[in-house]
Amino acid sequence: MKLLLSAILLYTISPTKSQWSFPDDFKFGVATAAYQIEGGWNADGKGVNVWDHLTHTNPNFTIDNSNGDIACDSYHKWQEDVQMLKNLGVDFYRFSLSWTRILPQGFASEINTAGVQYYNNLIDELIANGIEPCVTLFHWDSPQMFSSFGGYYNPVFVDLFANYARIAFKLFGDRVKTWITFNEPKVVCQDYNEFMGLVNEVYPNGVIEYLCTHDLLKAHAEAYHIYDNEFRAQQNGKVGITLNFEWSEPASVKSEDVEAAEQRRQFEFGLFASPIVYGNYPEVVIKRVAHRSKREGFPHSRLPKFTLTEQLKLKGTYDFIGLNHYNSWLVKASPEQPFGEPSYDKDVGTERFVDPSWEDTEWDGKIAPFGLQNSLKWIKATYKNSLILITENGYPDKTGTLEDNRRINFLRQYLNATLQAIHQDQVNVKAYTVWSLMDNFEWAQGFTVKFGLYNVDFTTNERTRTAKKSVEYYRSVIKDRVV
Ligand code: GBH
Repeated sequence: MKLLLSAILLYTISPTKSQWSFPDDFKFGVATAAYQIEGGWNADGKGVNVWDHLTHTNPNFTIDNSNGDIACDSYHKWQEDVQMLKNLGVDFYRFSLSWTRILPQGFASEINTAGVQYYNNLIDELIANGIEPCVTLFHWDSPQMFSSFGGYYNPVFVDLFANYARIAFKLFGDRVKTWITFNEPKVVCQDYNEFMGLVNEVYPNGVIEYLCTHDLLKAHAEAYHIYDNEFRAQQNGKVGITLNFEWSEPASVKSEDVEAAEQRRQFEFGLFASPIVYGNYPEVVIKRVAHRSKREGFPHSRLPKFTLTEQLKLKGTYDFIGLNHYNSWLVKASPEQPFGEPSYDKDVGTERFVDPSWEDTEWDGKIAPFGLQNSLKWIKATYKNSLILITENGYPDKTGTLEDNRRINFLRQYLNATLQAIHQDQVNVKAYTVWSLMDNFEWAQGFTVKFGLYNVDFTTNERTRTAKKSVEYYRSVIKDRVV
């Protein structure tokens, strides 16, 4: 009888593939960003940023003519936000600082004490509730002031960002131990020229993307060294960067398609990760941009060069790599595009499409969880087994429904892919973050696309928050450490 009982017990507790669990040192969180949730756009001395300016001067920029003036009103409702986080049971909360709430003009010469107080309150409340703050310094809301001198395309941006980072480390670094310099520099440099408030300026394609990338990378390295030289000894935290990565899977086993997929990964992720890990752009990027530039009649490559000193300064400026992952593609080789107008897309080359069997999300992107596992494996192999934190992953719908079974299904699959990367591939990934804590201002989509675990009622002044079904699901994952 005893034997039978222990046999049954053994059978039921022996782990199977689906019962892999998250290791004890693996952490769970949720993310937001300042402009997307705070509101209080001109409260208590906050300065104007590019998103305030853009949405006020060009309301049609967002598909619902909305802006982030009030958003989720987290500038006033931060205590309720912390209670939501507490209810979820998350280990950490990833949020961003609004640069112009702290430095109204963007410059370090004037600090807005009310803005500093806001973040002190939030950070203290998080810690009092056992939640670690994880802070993004820059999540797209650049000071509008900088547009008058070319924003990121003026190398002075490097120093301006470094000064801002130093102030943030000094003010909050006693309590904040995880810092992200930039959120998705790729999106900043490639997706929207409007990000810099430079809509009317003419910056040629195939040039601006690289100028912007070059400056943001240098700004990142500068901030990292400031932390190393002035704060690390006392504060003992970690500094990294968050890069977005849509997985590129070769469309076939043909070597040209395998190469094409790798080329795309290097142009999309390596462009940023390689300088930070190894000190320079990926070989394939350097070669292709030089070659195409030459054929287009440029005397030099459109890709700027790092001096040796700059390379040494960049190399190794990360304690972790932050990964934002939402989507995947199949990639195949394509004939070289004609040499005419320069363009980043032509530099990337290749062709991409989706597998018709992949299920749709309700907005931009497909459900293909293998892409997350492959991204993690590829980062491990390409960047010396770096520590990886998944800083965003999430599911968009248009309704904000409380019965968000599709979101739960999405999260379960991507969390499972993360488990596989940990247990099958020994990837050094130590955190997973859901985008987002609550429905919020989704950039050009305004309030029409919803990623929240909590629903927000944007029709009432109270901006009432209501838990969706996914809150219950994520809470159980965090508690039981299985999907
Ligand atoms: C992340 O970007 C961002 O970090 C976060 O702020 C955002 O809320 C989240 O994703 C969800 O999108 O069709 O013109 O609106 C991920 C990369 C770049 C993917 C912009 C969607 C669509 C542009 N995103 N892209 S548009």
